[in-house]
Amino acid sequence: MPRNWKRRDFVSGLLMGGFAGSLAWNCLGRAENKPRFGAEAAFSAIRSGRKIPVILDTDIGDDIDDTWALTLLLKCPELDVRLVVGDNRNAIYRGKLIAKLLEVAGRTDIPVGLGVGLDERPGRQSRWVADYDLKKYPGTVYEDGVAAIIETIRKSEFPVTLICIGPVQNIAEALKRDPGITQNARFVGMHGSIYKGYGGSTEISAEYNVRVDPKALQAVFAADWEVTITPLDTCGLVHLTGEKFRRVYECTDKSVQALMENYQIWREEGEKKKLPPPDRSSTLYDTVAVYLAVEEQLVEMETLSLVVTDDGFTRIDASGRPVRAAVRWKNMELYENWLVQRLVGQ
Ligand SMILES: [Ca+2]
Repeated sequence: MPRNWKRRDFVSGLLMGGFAGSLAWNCLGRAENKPRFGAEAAFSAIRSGRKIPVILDTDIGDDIDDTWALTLLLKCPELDVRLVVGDNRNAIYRGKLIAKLLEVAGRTDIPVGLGVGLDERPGRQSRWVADYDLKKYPGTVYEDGVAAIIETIRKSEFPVTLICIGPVQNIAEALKRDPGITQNARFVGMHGSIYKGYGGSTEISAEYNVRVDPKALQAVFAADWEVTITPLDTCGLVHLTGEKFRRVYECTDKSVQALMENYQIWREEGEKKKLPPPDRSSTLYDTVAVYLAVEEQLVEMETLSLVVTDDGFTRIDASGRPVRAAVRWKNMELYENWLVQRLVGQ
């Protein structure tokens, strides 16, 4: 691993972080059995004009929806992106994708973190980063992305919203190293299947992000913080077609063009052949987790007692922990319009 990458002084950050964390807790107050920081406080801060700090933990480079989610995230003025970390191993490949997308967006002020598993295997978007040198990223690259997650949460003056759109091994590792991060963060994830499975099926599924590493999500559920998810019930239904897709496809914004280039490469790698341009998106699961960091007005939330089973299901069970789940759309059409507007609007 190169030694000349920029790193911050974690020690001073941790000292500051302990102070900031307890300050945030005291300011927000804590009712009995209530998490320290929740959606209500986050949305109230947004309504008052505050940009809220977020970290994205993403298995970008597998399914293409993470690339949509990162592009969307950078176009949400309510959110102050403090760090983006690659999740689910293959950290160099994912780090390159994150860094190059941030460069294209002109957002190299955002640090990139390499998650657990510092390997580099080919993925469906490898062609897009074939010549990309991560050492030349103008911003900061943290070799230890988990330490960067802990540091970023610890030193944040306002509680952090963790947007997690992968199998969350980084988050499980962060909780293991420093369980106290829960005092200054809330968790928002694309995980699980409650009443519906893939493709709107009435049979529930062992959803991918859970199934890959059920123990990691079990650790997230065991932690003392508010947990919000978009399960397949809502995120598994989102696609852009027709005019909505066309508006994104024809958008001249550099980030959106990079997204469309990646989509085409991803499609062609999947089919192992040249393909004509697309006329619709794949399922945009992860974009809904970004939405839930901004607002929840278009979904029905239920607080359910959920367990994560060892075979990757999220089941309603009295022995579970409370999870806020977006179980139905109030209006998915409006969500898709919101998504398009965010991507193409300035
Ligand atoms: Ca993902």
